[in-house]
Amino acid sequence: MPANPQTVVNSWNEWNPLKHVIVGRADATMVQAPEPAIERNWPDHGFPRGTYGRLPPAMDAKANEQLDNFARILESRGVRVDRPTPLDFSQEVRTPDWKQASMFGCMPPRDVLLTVGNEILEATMSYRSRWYEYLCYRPLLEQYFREDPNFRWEAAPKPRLTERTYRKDYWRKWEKMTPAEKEQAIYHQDWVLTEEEPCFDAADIARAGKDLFVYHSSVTNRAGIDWLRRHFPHQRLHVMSFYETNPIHIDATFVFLRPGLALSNPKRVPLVPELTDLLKRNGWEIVQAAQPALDGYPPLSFCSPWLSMNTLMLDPKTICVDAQEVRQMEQFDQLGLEVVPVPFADVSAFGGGLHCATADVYREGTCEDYFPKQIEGY
Ligand code: DAV
Repeated sequence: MPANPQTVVNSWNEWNPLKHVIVGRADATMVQAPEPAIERNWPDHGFPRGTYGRLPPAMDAKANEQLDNFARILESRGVRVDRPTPLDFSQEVRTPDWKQASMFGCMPPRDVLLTVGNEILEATMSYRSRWYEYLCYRPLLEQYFREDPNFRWEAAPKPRLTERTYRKDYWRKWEKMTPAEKEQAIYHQDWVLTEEEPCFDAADIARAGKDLFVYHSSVTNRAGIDWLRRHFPHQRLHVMSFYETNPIHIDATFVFLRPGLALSNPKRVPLVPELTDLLKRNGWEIVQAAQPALDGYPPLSFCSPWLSMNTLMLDPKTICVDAQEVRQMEQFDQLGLEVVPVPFADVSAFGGGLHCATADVYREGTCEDYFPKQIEGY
């Protein structure tokens, strides 16, 4: 097939003018079966610990309506939108090392795909239920590979995810810990993953040109960060951690909005002070996010109300925000951004907000240095 000049993979940051993006689908998403990395426990909504199954189809339909509407909004603004191909997520999956009674879904492409320049990297993932999720994006990646002769298609080493990858009974022990013990765990960044092998989710990385910021979270371990550092020798990698009991993905915790402006979660204090120092030293302003619309986790959702921060920049002046987040929209408005309200509340149970639901294929621009004044050792 001849190259399609319309298809170019290129994106170096979270804010340059967006021209081509992947938007996920909610189809047949599962509350995944228990596994060493995670055990869902939502007794009030029909999924007590140990149970698993499809999210109610009526929820899928509502979420897909909002995702389709989001795709139309993007298209109306001149952005090309591609969609993944869902699998049967209710199927049991296995490798020679383990079997897992169900998969998860493909609403959040951001978790799986990391775009850095002309490269799209498939993340390792760290849940067995998400080990095969990249397959939903393979039809698109194969197409980009045919159409863009400069596209670098990469996949991080698939992790074994044996018992050695996880601390045994981590979450059950966590439930029994005293507040003081939890505090120690947070300060030491002792999460469910061991350092047996590199693990990371792509949504733990925030891109700012020459600098990549990686969240040491419950789904990204130190070995994963080390792998990323070696994989991107031309970038500068900075580790972030925050005072947070359920650290998963950076995009509801600390968000690089545009050059000179970052949004920080007021409830999650950075544990690596160099992060703040680096931004300030380079003239960046760090704004505390507004109070979210919800005051607790939505039903059947593993994402917090701070999805209010989970936004998509269309260019350095234009931001897509969940339409229920009135206070956050107002704050962006005061910061001089044009706000595009996108109804998205019904998508959160499927794994996130507007940033999670997308993965960049093309943004204008090249690799720039937004942090020329570096901090030794960070
Ligand atoms: O911090 O509430 C957001 C997950 C985004 N994928 C949080 C989790």
